[in-house]
This record gives sequence, C-alpha cells and structure tokens, in this order.
Amino acid sequence: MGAPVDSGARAPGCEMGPAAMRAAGVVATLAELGWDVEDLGDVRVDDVPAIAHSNPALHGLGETVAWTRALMDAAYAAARSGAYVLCLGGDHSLSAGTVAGVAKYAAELGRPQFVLWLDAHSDIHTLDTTVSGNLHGIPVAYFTGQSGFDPFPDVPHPVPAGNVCLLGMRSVDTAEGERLKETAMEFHDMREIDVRGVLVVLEGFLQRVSAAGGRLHVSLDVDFLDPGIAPAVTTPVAGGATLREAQLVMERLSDSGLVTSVDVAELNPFLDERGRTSKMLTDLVARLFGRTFLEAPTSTT
Ligand code: DIR
Ligand code: MN
Ligand code: MN
Ligand code: MN
Repeated sequence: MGAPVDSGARAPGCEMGPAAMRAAGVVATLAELGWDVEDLGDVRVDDVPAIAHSNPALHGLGETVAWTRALMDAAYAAARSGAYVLCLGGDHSLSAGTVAGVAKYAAELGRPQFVLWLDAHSDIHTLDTTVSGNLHGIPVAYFTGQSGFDPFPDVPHPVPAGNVCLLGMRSVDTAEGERLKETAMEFHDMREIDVRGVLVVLEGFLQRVSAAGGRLHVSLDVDFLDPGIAPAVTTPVAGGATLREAQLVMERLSDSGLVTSVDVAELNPFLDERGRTSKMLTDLVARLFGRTFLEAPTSTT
C-alpha cells in the first residue's frame, strides 16, 4: 500500500514517494521473486479535523491524526488478511499508524510485536517535546504508548518499549536523549555499528524476537542510509549506513524469516537524482523479500 503522507514533514515531496517506488518497479520486482503481490493503491484521508494544541511549533496535526487513523485501519486489515504488509511512504509519521495497526493484529494472535527502527533519528518526541513541530519525529513514542498524544487515536495494543530496537542513530534531540536514558528500548548508534559491525549489533535483537515467537515490523527511514548513496531525503545526516551495511541488514532479515511487515519512509523523489534513491530502495526491499545472488553463508555472525 502507498501512504502518500507529507503532513509530518516541513518540506513538500514525500507524498510522491509511493509513486516513485512504483515507477522504480517495486511491484514487478517482488512478483519476479515469486511473491503474490497485491498493490492496494494509496491509502487516502478525507476528514481532516482542525485541532489546536499548546505547542505552537506543531504543524499538520489534524492531517497527521487523520493519516494515523486511516493507516492503522489499513495496516490492521492487510495484516489480518494474512499478507506480508509493505507500506510505501510518505514521511515517517506514517509509522504511527502502521505499527499500531500491525501490533493490534499481533495481539489478537497472542504474539508479541517487535519493531526494528532503521533511522538516523530516534523519532521519540511527544507532541509537547518536539522543537521542530514535525510529526515525523513522534511515531516511536506514540506506538509505545507514551502519554502526550491526546488528539491521536488510542493505540489499541502499544508495543512494549523493550520490544523496540533503534539502529543507525546519529542525530538525537535533547529531550529525546533524556527519554532514551530511561527507556527499556534497545538502541545502537552509528559508532557502535562501526566498532562492532552491523550484523553483530543486530543479532541479539533477532534472537530475542525469535525466542519470544514475535512478529517483526521493520521501519526503514531513508536517512538511515548515508546521504552519499541516498540523496532523496529531506533530513540527510552525514555518516550513515553504507550500501553494503544496508543490504546486509536486509539480507539477514530475510534469512531470519521473522519479518511480517515493513515501511519505507521519508523518500522524497523531488530531491532524487534520476530515480537513484528510489531504485536503490527497491533493491533493498527486494533483498528483504529474498533476493539473493548466491546461497546464504552458513554463519551470519
Ligand atoms: C528531529 C529530526 N529530531 C525532529 N527528526 C527526523 O524534527 O524532531 N526524523 N528527521 O526522521
Ligand atoms: Mn509538507
Ligand atoms: Mn530520520
Ligand atoms: Mn524517522
């Protein structure tokens, strides 16, 4: 499904993300890998409420609340149909809805929901702490059930903080840093990835998901990647994941068999260089869905 959301970002362009991924051939690529792909088209919002809030920096609040509601329903329905859910964004506020939706289905199955957050940022602001007022900075706090989200729909089954792993961080606001100190979330910044290696860092989390019989949602923010290889993003941060690190994460996730849903967020095709980022993301998605060139090595760590 497409989620052409741009209310969570300041600069326009993310609403073109789903179209760019389709133009890059994501549907045919997955079909060639043997998947039975159904493109549900773009999710839409109609009723956008006007909502006032005490934080004057906030913008796009009513629209983002409407998107959250619509995407929660759409992701829940798609997961419930038995599908592996792929949501193409759209700015990262979309994950407030998709994660809440898939977590609701996991709860009905009696299985724990886990989330792997691939991002330069921690996206753990509340409506009160965000300085930029950009709602792409709030989804992790929302779906883990933090307070301070009054105008948003209630999260039916919040993801426990201990079931979340943030990977690739290198830009964290002051209020977010304070939260991270107290949280049960697992997180690994770029320095740790450099020192230990991305597969080693990821392994402990995957073991936990597997041991718990969990369902794993992967949320990929384009700025997880180094801007040198992924220029089509509104908030680039230097020093991100290399192409091989990102590919390796996707390949390992595919091998794990644990992933049940995925978001691709923050693609801004207006900033792309001849579709370069969209094509690279399509390859990353393909690897997550099983594209290989040779047999997987017997040892992954
Ligand atoms: C910053 C940037 N922490 C904010 N966040 C971004 O606006 O709240 N997330 N770009 O992806
Ligand atoms: Mn916008
Ligand atoms: Mn980010
Ligand atoms: Mn993000």
